[in-house]
Amino acid sequence: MISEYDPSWQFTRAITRRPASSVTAGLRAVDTGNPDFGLMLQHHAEYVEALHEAGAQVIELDPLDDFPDGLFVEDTALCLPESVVLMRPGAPTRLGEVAQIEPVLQELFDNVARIDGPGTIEGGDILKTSREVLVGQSLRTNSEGIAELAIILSDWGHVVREVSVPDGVLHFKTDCSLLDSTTILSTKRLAESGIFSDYNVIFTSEGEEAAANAIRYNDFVLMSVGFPKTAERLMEAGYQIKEIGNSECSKLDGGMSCLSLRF
Ligand code: CIR
Repeated sequence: MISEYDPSWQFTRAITRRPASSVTAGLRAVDTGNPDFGLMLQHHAEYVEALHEAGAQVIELDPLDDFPDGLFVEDTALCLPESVVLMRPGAPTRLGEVAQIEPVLQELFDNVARIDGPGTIEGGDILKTSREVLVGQSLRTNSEGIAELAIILSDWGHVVREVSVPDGVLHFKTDCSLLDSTTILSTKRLAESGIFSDYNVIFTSEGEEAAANAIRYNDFVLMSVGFPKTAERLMEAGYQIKEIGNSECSKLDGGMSCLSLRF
């Protein structure tokens, strides 16, 4: 077992934002009906509780009525041990979320950096592992945004590797998560290009691709409920899992990682 401290999955704090009732207007690639607000609040509370149980001090921010997707705080910033980088979302309706979270991050981190543009980049496209920062080019994140991030992170000693996200997949981390310092949970469609050849990979089970968006937080893997075969694989591999309802966020293409910033 790995005993060395790894800031890619060992954390003390997290930031979440409670859903606003306007969440029913949130972005989605395919309309499968509006989320049930009451049920979403219940799932969100379960999620925050699971973070607490995993050892997080959770900073819970107030809902933002003007930003239906504001609960998906991960897309607004990248938190690293050195400091934080404010993102520049590619979805025009989400650009203003960054100014909403900035004061909170200014309080917590020294030397807050930012993506000024014109490129765009969302946190959901960034997977930090112990050896590199993988960034997926997607409909939200482009090469200019990735190049700007790479310049900032090179000053902090991090290597950025640009990869591509399969068609029809919102973000890079829609299809993968870090499980520990050397292991990634991934869908087959994402891993088949060979991008994870330097890692151990555990695949989601067929038909359970949505299980790929999980988070490792200290001793636990937080994953969406409803993916029993993938859950079984993770338990067999020795991970302790916490399953959390995600039926309502998934209608807006959201999963476990999108709902928090972890540091
Ligand atoms: C969006 O389309 O931007 C939101 N409805 C979902 C964002 C999910 N975020 C993430 O995967 N990091």
